[in-house]
Amino acid sequence: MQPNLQINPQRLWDSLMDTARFGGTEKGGIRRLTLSDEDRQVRDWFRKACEAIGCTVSIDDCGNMFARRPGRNNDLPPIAMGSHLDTQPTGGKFDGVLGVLGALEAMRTLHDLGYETNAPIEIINWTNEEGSRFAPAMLASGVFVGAFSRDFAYSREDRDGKAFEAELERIGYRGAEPVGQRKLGAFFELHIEQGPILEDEAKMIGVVTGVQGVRWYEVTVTGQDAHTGATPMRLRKNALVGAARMIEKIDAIGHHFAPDAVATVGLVEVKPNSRNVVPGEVFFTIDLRHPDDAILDKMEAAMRAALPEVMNPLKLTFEEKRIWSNPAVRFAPELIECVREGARQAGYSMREMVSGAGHDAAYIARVAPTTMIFVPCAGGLSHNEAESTSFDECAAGAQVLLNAVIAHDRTLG
Ligand code: HGY
Ligand code: MN
Ligand code: MN
Repeated sequence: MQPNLQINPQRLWDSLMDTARFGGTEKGGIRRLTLSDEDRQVRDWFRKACEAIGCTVSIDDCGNMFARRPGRNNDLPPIAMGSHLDTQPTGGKFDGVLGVLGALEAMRTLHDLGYETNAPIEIINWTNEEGSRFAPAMLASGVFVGAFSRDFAYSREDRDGKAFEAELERIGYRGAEPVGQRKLGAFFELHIEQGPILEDEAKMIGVVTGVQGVRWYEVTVTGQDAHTGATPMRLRKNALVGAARMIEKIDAIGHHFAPDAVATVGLVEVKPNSRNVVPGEVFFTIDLRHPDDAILDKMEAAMRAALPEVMNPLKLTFEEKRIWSNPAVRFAPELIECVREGARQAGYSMREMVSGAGHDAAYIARVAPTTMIFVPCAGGLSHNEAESTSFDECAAGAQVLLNAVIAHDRTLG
């Protein structure tokens, strides 16, 4: 019979609210960009909390943090659980954070009860999951599995020209351990759904079976700066008009391949961005996603066909490059079953689903059996300062995480 280890919901909630002050915003969200001073503060807090329960904390040379609790047989690769502590510029209190602090709560419970696992257990905080400051997303977990080289990650620059490597050094989290050297026996990631399905169906737990495919692109449109007063409409090369028409086309591609497709332009930079200059250059990003890679190919082809159709008549030139592509991922059936067992044991309703958002688990699945657990968020809202997951929903996620980890660990003994 599975031991009945009960997490402490209040302690979890207090940790979530306490760490929300690192980058906390007036609207109740969090701005904690990766490798910022706020990220350093929450990392310091996390390391102290893990060491306070006897974990040893290691850091690799991409800043990934590993808090380890020994088990009965430390020759076994660890069962890991975790997520990320960095946020979007207008992020919420729960995206990523619930996965790391829910894992901490599970570890605190094991410590309090003196429960000895077969395998060692580790909590992981992955660097730069969001990809907002340094694109692409899931950068450090991607390096961990060999999807990117460490030097590629080090070279990535934010929009102010600051490099990942320099910022990692600056906050003091460039560890000695070579990234990817550490072996994992399994990885469980607790996360808010970031969509409306669980709330809509009044289900508490999402049993996540995989993650949809994602592709990111960068486009630079070039026209000609000109005087807004003295330049006739027929003689202009207005890069912003070209970008605007492409934004419409990309939205139409999303709708064409809906309901499973999504297509978004989220970042636009206009140069010189002056009210009386016809914009001569526009930089924008494209985010395409779908559970089926063959459909993603069609969406990509449609986007690439639209570019010259839009730009040529406007006498504009353009550069487009794909900077990221992660195919659809399927998680490990044996770990998915542990999540189902964990939810049943705790008495929570559940439903299977594929993740719309990307997560570090999408990469870790390449090197270890991996799965995810979702809990609802109000209105499905995320990447928004109003992001909200309740006390009970956070507790449910952490309890199922602990139950699932123990269920898997018992298969090793
Ligand atoms: O982009 C994503 O899906 C993740 O939130 N970084
Ligand atoms: Mn996340
Ligand atoms: Mn996110």
